[in-house]
Amino acid sequence: MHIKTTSFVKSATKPANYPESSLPEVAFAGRSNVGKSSLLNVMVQRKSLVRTSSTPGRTQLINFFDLNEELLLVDLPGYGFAKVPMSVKKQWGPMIRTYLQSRENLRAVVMLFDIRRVPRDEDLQMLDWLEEYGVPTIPVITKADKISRNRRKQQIKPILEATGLPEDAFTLFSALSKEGRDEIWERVEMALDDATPLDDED
Ligand SMILES: Nc1nc2c(ncn2[C@@H]2O[C@H](COP(=O)(O)OP(=O)(O)OP(=O)(O)O)[C@@H](O)[C@H]2O)c(=O)[nH]1
Ligand SMILES: [Mg+2]
Repeated sequence: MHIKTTSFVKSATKPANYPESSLPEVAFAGRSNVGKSSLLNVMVQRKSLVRTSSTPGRTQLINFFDLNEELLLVDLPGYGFAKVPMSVKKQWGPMIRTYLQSRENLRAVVMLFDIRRVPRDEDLQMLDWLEEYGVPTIPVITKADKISRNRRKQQIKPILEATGLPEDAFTLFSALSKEGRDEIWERVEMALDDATPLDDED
């Protein structure tokens, strides 16, 4: 993907406020602090199109960004941060489900896992919803720079076990080294191509 222009479009919590657009859309999901916003910035080669934070749980809205007026990129609110008020936590599930279920533009979700953490209930819940709503999923293990190469295979075992996904389903990524960026773009582009309507076969 050649990056020409990027811009923030808007934030929303409910469908009435999603941007009116027929552009294909790719969303980024994962627990709070996993590195969604950092990954998005690396994908579009901008230092801070998307606000990153050392205070987890700051992004509680669905944030829409435009890329080249060709594609919308969506930073989904993180989950699982203990200090978020209960009222906000309760909104998260319905907000995400409604988005996954109703957003017709959605072509794929990039789902992030932290290389140092065992996936938790919300991560598995998220994978279940993606399957339920038939959203193509691109699983990514991020913060790869935190673990030396020779320890990685061992380190990601709990992620493979918890998700039931094979090792080659995951792309290893680091926002620091930018390792994995090109592979994620390839997989996103494949998902966009796959979603192009084919001739009806029936
Ligand atoms: N070492 C390292 N740090 C990272 C990486 N990705 C993100 N971080 C750091 O992790 C912290 C959280 O990153 P964000 O991108 O804000 O995470 P987020 O998933 O958007 O978090 P919320 O918006 O709170 O849900 C920041 O301090 C980042 O600098 C990475 O690949 N390697
Ligand atoms: Mg964020």
